[in-house]
Amino acid sequence: MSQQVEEPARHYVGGEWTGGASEATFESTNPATGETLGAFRRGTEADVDRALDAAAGAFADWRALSYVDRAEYLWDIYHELRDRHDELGEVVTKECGKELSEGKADVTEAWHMVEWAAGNARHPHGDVVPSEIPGKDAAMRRKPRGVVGCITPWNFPVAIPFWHMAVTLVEGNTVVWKPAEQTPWCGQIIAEMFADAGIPEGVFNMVQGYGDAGAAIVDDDRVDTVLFTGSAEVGHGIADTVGGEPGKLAACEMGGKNGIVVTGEADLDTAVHSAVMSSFKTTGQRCVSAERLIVHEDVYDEFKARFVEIAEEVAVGDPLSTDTFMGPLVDDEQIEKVRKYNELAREEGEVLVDRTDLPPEEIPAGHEAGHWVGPFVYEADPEADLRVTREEVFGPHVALLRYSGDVERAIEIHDDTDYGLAGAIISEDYRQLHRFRDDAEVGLAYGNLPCIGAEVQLPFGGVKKSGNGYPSAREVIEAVTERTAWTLNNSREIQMAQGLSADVTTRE
Ligand code: UN1
Repeated sequence: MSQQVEEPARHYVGGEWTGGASEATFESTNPATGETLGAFRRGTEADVDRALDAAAGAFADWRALSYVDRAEYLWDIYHELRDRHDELGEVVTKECGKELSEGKADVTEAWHMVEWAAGNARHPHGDVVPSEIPGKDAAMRRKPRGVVGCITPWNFPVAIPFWHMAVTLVEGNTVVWKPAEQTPWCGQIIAEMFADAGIPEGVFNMVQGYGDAGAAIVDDDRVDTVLFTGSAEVGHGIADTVGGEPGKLAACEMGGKNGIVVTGEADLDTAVHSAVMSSFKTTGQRCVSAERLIVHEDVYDEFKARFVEIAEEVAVGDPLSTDTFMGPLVDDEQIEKVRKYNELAREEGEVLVDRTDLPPEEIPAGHEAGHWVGPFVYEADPEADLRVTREEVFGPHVALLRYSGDVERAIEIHDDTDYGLAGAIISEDYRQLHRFRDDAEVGLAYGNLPCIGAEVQLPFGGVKKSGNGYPSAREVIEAVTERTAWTLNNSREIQMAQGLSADVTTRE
C-alpha cells in the first residue's frame, strides 16, 4: 500500500493479514481536505484476543534469540524508513495534517529511535555490582517481561510507535499494537515493514481500531506491560486499571500545560522565536507544546508586541506546501475543544490575537472541508484561579502571564498546574537558568530554546499528571524488563553479608 489505501486494510496477527472478527470498517481522512484516504477494518475484542494469543505463543522462541539477532529485524526497518523518507513524510502530513517538514521529521525521529534500540543490542545490559563478601560475584541482569501492549497517538504516528516497540522487541518481548484511529494508514505501513522484515510470526501484531480495542488490550491478563502515550484522561484510566493488577505494569505518557519563562534578563529575539515555535508548531498539537508564556514585567510590553505581531502573521495553510507554518487541527473533536477553550479565554482573559475563524481567503483552494483554526493569544492574571490557564487545550492557544519579582516567583507560576511535562526558560543569566533547571517541576527542561523537539537519546516524560515517563526512548527498558539480582558464591564456604552468622548450631 503506497499512495492510497485501496480496500479495507486488515489487521496483522500471528504473521498474517486478517480481516478479523467483524466486517465493520472505519475511514481515515485527510484533516486538510476532508478527503478519504482509505478504509480499515475496525478491531474487536475477539481480534485483540487472537493477537494476544499469537504474542503469548511467540514469546518463548523470541526471547531465546540473542539481542543482536533480534535487532537485525529492526535494522531492516531502519533502512526502509530512511529509503522511504520523502514518501512516508508525505503520508504523515496527509493523515495527521502536520506540515511537510514535520511529517518528515516524524519519520526521522522514528529511525533515530530504531537506530538507538538496535544499536543498544550490542551495549551492556546490566551492572556488575560489588559484594561485601570477597568470594561473591553480584550482578544485575535483565530479562523481558513478556507480552507488551502498545497504544499510540496520532500526533507522532510513525515516531511514537517506534518509541514503544523498537526497544520492547529488542529486549525480547512480543507486541500487540493498536495505532491511533486517526492515523491507521501510518499504522498499516509500519505493519507492512515488520512483515517485509520477516519478523517471526506472532512477535509483532497490529489491531486497528478505537478505544474499545485499546481497552481489550489493557484489561487482558496476558499483557505484562501496557505502554500508552496519549491524553491524560485515557492514560489515568489505564494507570488505575493496571495499578489494581499485581504483576502488571503501565507506563503512561500524557500531555502537559507547558510554559516558557521569559525573565527580565532574556534576549528577546530568542524569547520570541522560542515561544512562537513552542506554541504554534504542529498547530499546538504536541504534548510538549507551550500554552503559557510567563514574562517579566520589565520586558513584557516589548515581548507582547513582538509575539502578537508574529501570531497575527504566521502562515496557516496547506500542510503539503513548503510555505506553510501551521497545518490544520486533526479532526472535528479537536476543533470543538479549541473553540471551547478560546471562548473560555474570552471570558477569563483579555484577547490579543483571535484567528479562531480564518477568513475564506486564508483557506487554500480545495481545502474548504479542512479543520482550520489560526493562533489565539490572550493575557491572563497568573494569580487568578482560572481553568483556561491550567487545563490542556492541545491547539494554538496561548496565555501571556505577566510577573514581577525574581525567577523563583516565575517558577512558582510555572509550576502552578497539575501537569509537568516540558518547560523552558529564556535568560542570559546562568543563575536563573540553573534555578529553573533544578527547581521547575518538569521532565524536559530547556534553556534558551523552544520546549519542543527532544532528541530520542534523552529520557522523555513528565512529572505530576503528565505521567511516569517510561513509554519512550531509553526509559522503555525499565517498563519492559525485569531485573534479576544474581549473586554467585565462588568459595566453598557460605558467608553472609551484613555480619549475619552462617553458623548452624545444633542441640549437641
Ligand atoms: C509529543 O508531543 O507527543 O520533543 C511527542 C518533541 C518530539 C516528541 C513530541 N521529539 O517535540
